[in-house]
Amino acid sequence: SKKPVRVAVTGAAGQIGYALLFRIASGEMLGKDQPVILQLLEIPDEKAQNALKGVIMELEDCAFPLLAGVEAHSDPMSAFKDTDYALLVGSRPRGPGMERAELLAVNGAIFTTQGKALNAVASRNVKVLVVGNPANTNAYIAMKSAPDLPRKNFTAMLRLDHNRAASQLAAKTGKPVASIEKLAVWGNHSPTMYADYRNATIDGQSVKALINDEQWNRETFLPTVGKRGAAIIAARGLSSAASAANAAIDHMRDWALGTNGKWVTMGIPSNGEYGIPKDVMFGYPVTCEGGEYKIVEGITIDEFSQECINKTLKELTDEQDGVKHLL
Ligand code: NAX
Repeated sequence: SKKPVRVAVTGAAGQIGYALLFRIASGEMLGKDQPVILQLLEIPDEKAQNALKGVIMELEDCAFPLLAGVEAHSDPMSAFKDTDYALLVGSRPRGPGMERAELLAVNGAIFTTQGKALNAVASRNVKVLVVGNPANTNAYIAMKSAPDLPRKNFTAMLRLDHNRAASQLAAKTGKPVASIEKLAVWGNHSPTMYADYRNATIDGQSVKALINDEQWNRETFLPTVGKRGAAIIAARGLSSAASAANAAIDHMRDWALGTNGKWVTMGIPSNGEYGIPKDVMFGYPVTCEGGEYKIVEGITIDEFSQECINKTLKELTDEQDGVKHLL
């Protein structure tokens, strides 16, 4: 049987954590033959540490055959020790009335600290996924704070946007969601992201031709996908948690185990592809194989797509400028 791998999860006592940990421990992320050791991080606050203890009791009570160990931590330097995977879920999302500078300062502190800790103690091959918002910029901060780790090890979660877009297209066309291929989401995990189905196919047929309604694309599809997070908060009174956890599982599973040629979306540091400046943590269509992702090249960018890409890029470079002084 395989040797256990170490999976660190931050914000482990939060609502995404509660929807995520049980699926990792049951083998849905890394395979039904891969034992895992969970290294869970929460803030030192007594309430959070107690909540984490409760979650760990429940993990134990599942008696998962693949769960080879579970640890509670309050310091990233111990939580990230030798870790092979790191899911950075805990962060400070923007609250009501919170100033942008305050948001960036709080997250800057969290993700510089965690980036430095990964740099110091994680496996040199660690695969990092940042879920906590603003996810792309938090991933950028962590990457910049970990100069001894390969840049390509740092990613941000765009998969929820990708899955939301696929589900909207399935509903519109009346086709099964699993039949959709070659969907891409470009840019920031925010309402500015650009979900692009120009190349998408269903059973080999063009989705664009099937829908044949550019007005629907611009006036219904893009705003629906872009504002889906807000719609869920409005309906549920809480932000997306189970779907976010599911997207995190999808992202890590595909990165680790491959996509068999299928396109998925990951936020990854640019190397200049599609004119995006180097290091910008940008949503790109990728395929994964052998534990590595590869950007899908050669996609034609038409005028409308370029406008959308420019807009989401501008938002990301503004966010990056806002944290420059921290790095
Ligand atoms: P919760 O508030 O339920 O949980 C967050 C947990 O993180 C809390 O238990 C908190 O104590 C902990 N935490 C805070 N700072 C920490 C630190 N420095 N180290 C370790 N733990 C820390 O939020 P939840 O609903 O679980 O959402 C978590 C994050 O995911 C938020 O930032 C949220 O905005 C973001 N999301 C990102 C999505 C994406 O697609 N990228 C979608 C869903 C979600 O909105």
